[in-house]
Amino acid sequence: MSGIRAHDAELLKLGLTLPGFVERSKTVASLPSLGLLYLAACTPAGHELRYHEAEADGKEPREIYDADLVAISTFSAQVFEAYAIADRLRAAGVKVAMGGLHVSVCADEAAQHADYVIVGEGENVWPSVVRAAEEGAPARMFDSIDFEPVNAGALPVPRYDLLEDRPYNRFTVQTSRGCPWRCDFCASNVMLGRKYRKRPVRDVVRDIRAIQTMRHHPFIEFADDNTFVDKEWGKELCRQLIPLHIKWFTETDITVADHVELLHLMRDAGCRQVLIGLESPAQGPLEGLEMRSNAKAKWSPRYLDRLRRIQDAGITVNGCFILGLDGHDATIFEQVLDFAIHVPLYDVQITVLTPFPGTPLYDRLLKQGRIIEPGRWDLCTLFDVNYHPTHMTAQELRQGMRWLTRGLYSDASTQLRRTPFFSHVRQHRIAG
Ligand code: B12
Repeated sequence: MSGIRAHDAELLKLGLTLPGFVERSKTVASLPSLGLLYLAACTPAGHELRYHEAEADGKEPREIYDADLVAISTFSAQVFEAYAIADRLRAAGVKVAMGGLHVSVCADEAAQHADYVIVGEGENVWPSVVRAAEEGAPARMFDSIDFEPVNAGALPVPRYDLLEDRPYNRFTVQTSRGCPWRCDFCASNVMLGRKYRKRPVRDVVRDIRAIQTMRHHPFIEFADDNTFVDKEWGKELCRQLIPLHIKWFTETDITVADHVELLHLMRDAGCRQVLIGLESPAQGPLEGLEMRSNAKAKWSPRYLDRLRRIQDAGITVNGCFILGLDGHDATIFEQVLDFAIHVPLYDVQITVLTPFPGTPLYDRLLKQGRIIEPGRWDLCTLFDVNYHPTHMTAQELRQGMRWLTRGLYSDASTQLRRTPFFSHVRQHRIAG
């Protein structure tokens, strides 16, 4: 299932008119599903494989009805669309397997719509699913816990070749799985975060080379949760990326800023942007949000100089803020705007606090009776408010989100945030 999801009509209307807001959506919306490309690479020999995309319910290509088995990957926001497609496929006699982040935490729900439901990482489970389908085995669930754990040191090359010449402007590669931190809102941690695992640098290079055989100048997006946890490994990764002459983007935490040699290697290796979850400009609402060692609250007093250090090294930062954290009142919108302009942040991503199923946040808000419509997974878009914040109303949060969207992404504001970066890089070049 491809494309971006949001339901707030006013926000969508705004998005259509604000350049900075639509820019990234357009860039990322076309990313392929890396999970499915990994499954394809783990399919036993002797099967014909095809990769298809459906942008929404009813948009599935007709060819998928000719398949014997269709594997669908799910995120929460599109899961009802995915279920509807699965129902139609099964009614037409096609077997359906569903996996991915959503069904891994809502397996019973998915079992109403799929023949085979897979919980957890798919690589080692998938061959058994294919066999079950071949044998016409009855519907059942597969839990990755019952299989060998996936060895991140021996992952195959995802079957990028199945994408053929579709017009993707970016390709995803994973350098690691999981994240050592435990943010209570994080929906990736529910599965991939069981343990943080780095891949061998040579395998990452091998995968990028596979993409380069298909596209001359691919832009690479590392589909990691937190790439540079291990700084020495990160330096080695960058050293080996330099000869590939690629441009890339990744998600990492702010501690990269404390390692100047790493920052320079990242820049030399083609890093164009790092996306960093800052979550809130002030420390208070960050208290307890990272549940292992309160990392985010500890880092926040030095956000400003660390962000500047990264951008001064020639790497733009996309700073992410979550609006409506416990403790946020209606002043948060202005605080974020001021902070973003003061740094200034080249890119900013604002989302509303989103209770994804399977997260500690969801359980907590449900227990506190704060979820407005429980089970409305289609609202898990990061842009639609489906809970009661502590210090403002849900409606104030929606309005504040729109106000901030206008404030951050207007042409004037975007220019204000970006011009200093370009001037700095130009000056640096002249000086160098
Ligand atoms: C790349 C990415 C995208 C791409 C997705 C491209 C695509 N078609 O898949 C784009 C930019 C389009 C995207 C969009 C969105 N995204 Co996004 N995205 C990511 C990101 C950064 C990486 C995903 C990835 O490639 N992982 C690597 C692969 C290998 O892992 P995987 O997909 O989980 O697959 C493994 C298992 O899940 C399993 N598996 C998966 N599918 C299947 C299927 C079967 C049959 C089987 C057996 C196994 C199986 O096996 C795979 C291998 O082990 C994650 C963060 C993260 N780290 O997960 C967010 C993330 C997945 N996105 C998220 C969100 C919210 C969205 C949007 C709703 C945002 C929006 N408002 O539009 C949309 C939804 C789009 C849609 N169509 O559904 C959330 C989802 C949380 C949730 N529970 O739903 C995440 C976790 C970010 C976050 N922390 O909030 N996203």
